[in-house]
Amino acid sequence: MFHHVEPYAGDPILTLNEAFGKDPRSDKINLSIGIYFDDDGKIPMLPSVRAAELKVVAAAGARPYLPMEGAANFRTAVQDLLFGSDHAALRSGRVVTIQTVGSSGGLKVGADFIKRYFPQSHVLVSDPTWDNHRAVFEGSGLTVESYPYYDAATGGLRFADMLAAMSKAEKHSVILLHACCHNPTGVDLTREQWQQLLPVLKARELIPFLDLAYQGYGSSMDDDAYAIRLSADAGISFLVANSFSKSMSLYGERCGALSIVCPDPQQAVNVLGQLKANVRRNYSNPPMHGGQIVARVLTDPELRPLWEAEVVAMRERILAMRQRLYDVICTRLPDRDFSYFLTQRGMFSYTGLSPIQCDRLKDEHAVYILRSGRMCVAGLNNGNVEATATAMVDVLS
Ligand code: KET
Repeated sequence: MFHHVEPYAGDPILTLNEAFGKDPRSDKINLSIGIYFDDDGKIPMLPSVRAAELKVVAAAGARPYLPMEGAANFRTAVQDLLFGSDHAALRSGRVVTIQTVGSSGGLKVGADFIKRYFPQSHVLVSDPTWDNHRAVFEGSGLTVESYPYYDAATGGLRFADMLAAMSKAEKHSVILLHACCHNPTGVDLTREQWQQLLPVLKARELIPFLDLAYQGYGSSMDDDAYAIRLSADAGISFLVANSFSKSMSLYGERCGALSIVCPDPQQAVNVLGQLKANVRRNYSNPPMHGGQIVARVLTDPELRPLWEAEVVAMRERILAMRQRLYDVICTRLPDRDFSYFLTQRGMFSYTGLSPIQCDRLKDEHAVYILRSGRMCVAGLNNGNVEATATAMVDVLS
C-alpha cells in the first residue's frame, strides 16, 4: 500500500537534536535547537510559570472544548503584551487574536489564510531565515522566495538591498519579518530601519507577517514588540505569530497566538471568522492547560513582574556566555574578528562555519551546532563554554 512513500530526509533542527539525544558520548554539548538551558544545562521551570501552573491546577474544573479561537483570557492577555494594553488599534476593535498550537500553529493558520484570500501571493522570507518558514508556507501551497538580509562579508544587514527588493515586490506579496532576535543570524533592524521599511511596505500594499518567537531575549518585552506597535501605528494591515515557548520555557505546551491587524472592525469580524473556520477544519480548537498558565502569568499582578525579571536573567546569562566564548576564542585566535558573538542578539550566533567545519565539531568534539553555522548560545554554560571554544578553535585553525 505505501511502497511509494519515500523516506523522510529529516529536519535540519529537530533531527539533529534527535541525533544529539542518541549520541553516547558523555561530554556532548547541544547548541543545535533554539532552547534556553540554564547554567546546569537544564531547561528551566521558571518559578513564575510554576506558580501560575499550581494556581491553574488548583482552580481547574471540567474540561470542555475551548472555542475554536481559544480562551478569551489568553487572547486578551496576548494582545496587551504585543500591542500595549491601551493601543488605539485594540480599542478600535481592529485586532483579532487566536490562540494557536505554538507560534508554528499561528504561522500555519496564517499561511492557510493567505493562500485562501491571496492565492497568487508569493511569500518573501529573509536570506537566511528559520529553517521551517519555507516548509510551513510551501506546505500551505504558497510559493516562497527570499529577500536579501544578511551580509556575510560584514556580519551586518543588507538593508539597502532589502529595501530595494521590497520596492520591486508584487502587490500583496507576504513579507516574513522577524520582529526581534533574527533566527538564525541574530542581526536585527534598528528602530530607524523599521521606520524606513514600513512606509515602503505600506505604499506597495505588501502584507507583513511578523514572527515574534523571542520576545524578551533581545531587550525588554516592550522594546522587542517595537516593530509590531510601529506597524499598527502606521495603519498597516499585517499578521503576527508569537510564541511563549522560549519566553516562558513552555516548549512542549505549545503556546502561541496569531494576530491580524485589520483596517476596520467589520473586516476584523470576518477575518476572525475565517481563522476560526480554518482552525475547525485543521484541529478544531486548541488545548487548554498551557494557555491558561500563560494567561495567569501575564495577568497576575505578582507573577507578571517575577516573570519579566526571570526573562531578564535568561537574557543576561546568554550575554555573559557570549562574552566568555568571545574572550576564550580571541585569546587563542587573536588575529580574527569574532565581535559577532557580542553584537548578535537573542539565542543564536551565526558563526560563519562551513557545513564541513560544523560536521567536524560534531564528529570530533561532540559539539552540535546546525550545519548552517547557527549556534544556540543559550545552550552554553560555565561547564561547557571552554570546551566549546577549544573545539571551535580547533576546526577554525
Ligand atoms: N519562529 C521562529 C523564528 C522560531 O525560531 C521558532 C522555533 C518558531 C517560530 C516556533 O516556535 P513554537 O515553539 O512553535 O512557538 N525555533 C526553534 C525550534 C524549532 O525549530 O522548532 C529553533 O529554531 O531551533
